[in-house]
Amino acid sequence: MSVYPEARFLTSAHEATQFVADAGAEVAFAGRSNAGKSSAINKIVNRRSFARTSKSPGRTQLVNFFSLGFDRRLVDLPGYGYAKVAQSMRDHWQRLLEDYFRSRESLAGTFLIVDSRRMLGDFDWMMLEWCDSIDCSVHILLTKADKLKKREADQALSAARRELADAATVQLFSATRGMGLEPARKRLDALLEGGKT
Ligand SMILES: Nc1nc2c(ncn2[C@@H]2O[C@H](COP(=O)(O)OP(=O)(O)OP(=O)(O)O)[C@@H](O)[C@H]2O)c(=O)[nH]1
Ligand SMILES: [Mg+2]
Repeated sequence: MSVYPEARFLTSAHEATQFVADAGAEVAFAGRSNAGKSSAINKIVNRRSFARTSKSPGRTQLVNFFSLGFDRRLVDLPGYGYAKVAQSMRDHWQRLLEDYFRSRESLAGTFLIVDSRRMLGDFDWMMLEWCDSIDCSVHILLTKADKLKKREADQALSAARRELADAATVQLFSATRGMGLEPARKRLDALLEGGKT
């Protein structure tokens, strides 16, 4: 049974004019290319191929909007930090991300997706600053935790908590094993419920 039975794809936006109506509440999934944003969305809504995933970075190139029903949405953002694309394409993504964070009144929170083996990079810190500047709460999923031994995963979590202090909440997550799934859903629901209408 689906946890979000009303979940459905809405649209892919190539530019800000194509964003869906800015009403209700939405949570954006941001993070480095290939960190596991689309996989996390699929696991959370319990659908195998809801958001498209890929072994090669740069799969999600558009801003993808999904409805969870009742004017609640998830937004799969293009991944940043992928070097192998043309500069013009990277500029376009950056502008799209900036337009998104600047304009969305319905943005209730951001899930920042970080590979637990790589930890936070410069772009992630920039994202935290952006979110802070618009008063948007951030929850970090340290993904692919299944690839770490338990002790390493615990160390990654403590290190992230130390570095972040109160800049964001953080948890371990694995889309393949379902680790951290319930806390992630709880946080998502809390953000969506506390969201502006
Ligand atoms: N082992 C493991 N692999 C994962 C996990 N999450 C994602 N992956 C793999 O990592 C790769 C990238 O996952 P995506 O979900 O497509 O990553 P993304 O952040 O959406 O990437 P872009 O759309 O390119 O920005 C895929 O091969 C996934 O199967 C996880 O929790 N554990
Ligand atoms: Mg993706």
